[in-house]
Amino acid sequence: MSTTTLPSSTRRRFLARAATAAVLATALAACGSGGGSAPAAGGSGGGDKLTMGFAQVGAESGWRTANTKSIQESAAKAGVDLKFSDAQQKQENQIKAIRSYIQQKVDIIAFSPVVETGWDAVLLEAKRANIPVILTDRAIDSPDTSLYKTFLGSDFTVEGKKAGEWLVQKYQGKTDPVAIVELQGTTGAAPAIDRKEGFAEATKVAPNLKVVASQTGDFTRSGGKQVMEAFLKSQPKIDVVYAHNDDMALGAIEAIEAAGKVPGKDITIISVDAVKDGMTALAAGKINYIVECNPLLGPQLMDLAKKVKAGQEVPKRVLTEETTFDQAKAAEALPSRQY
Ligand code: GZL
Repeated sequence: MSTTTLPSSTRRRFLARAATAAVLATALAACGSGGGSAPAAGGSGGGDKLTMGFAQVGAESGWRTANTKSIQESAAKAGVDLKFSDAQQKQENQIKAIRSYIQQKVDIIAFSPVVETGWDAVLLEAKRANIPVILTDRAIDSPDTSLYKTFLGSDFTVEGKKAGEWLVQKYQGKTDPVAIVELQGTTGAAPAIDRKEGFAEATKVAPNLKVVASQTGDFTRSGGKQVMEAFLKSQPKIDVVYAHNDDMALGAIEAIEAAGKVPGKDITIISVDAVKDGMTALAAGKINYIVECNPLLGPQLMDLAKKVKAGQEVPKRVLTEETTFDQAKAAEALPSRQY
């Protein structure tokens, strides 16, 4: 087992590249043969109805609601017997749920780890019970990649880079100092760590772009509002808000308007997710740019679960497709937006 101690986001980036090749290879191989290892043991064994235990993070944001809906609807459509739990953003609740799925001898365990670390022990218990695990949405930071079959989700570092690159472009050729405040996601969560890293990476080419304050709003609207109220009091000048998700951006908008300023004009706002409420604010000019993070992971999750149960090889990393939106593109996309 590889015990490289690369930083988690570097390791995930490596896995992302390796898996892109694997995805292509797997697609080609699947056309040619039904090869693969023996069917996954554990769980209800040979029964044709697949039972999945899913431990969800919580219901903290519009993104999470859309993600839960996608998983539940896809399970019903795929004939998967879904056991579902909401951890209210607490790791101990997710661990409890995973343990109960192990006792119930489900066929597959899938979950979105609320934070990157602290999973090895419970995932080792699943491994010893011969129950395969699929990571969705967020990754874990562990050198033991045998603890899960595959990780299906976005590249959050790329999302942060896209946000930073747009800002660098906006201030191209300008040298005046630009004061940025950052609303971070949940402390220790992969999207929070990587979106911060990617944004910093992209903006370091423009030394006048400075993050003058950065604090977690825990991915919630109320958290974003409270932190933005504090920033408005403590910072002499704020030119830009970089929010790790739309819910915190929408909370920041409430605080900015209460302070008598015009969001999207007096203060530029960049966000991530592109859920309907965020896109509505973007189309209305209160947000300036949103990097999409696709929550509709249900269909791919069910497909991967069936392949794992049948003993087929699956790529270690499956990346989700996503784009970016400016105000004009948001107005066009809104009418047909699924989430
Ligand atoms: C990202 C996901 C994040 C969203 C937030 O894949 O884990 O968690 O960006 C959500 O809206 O709360």
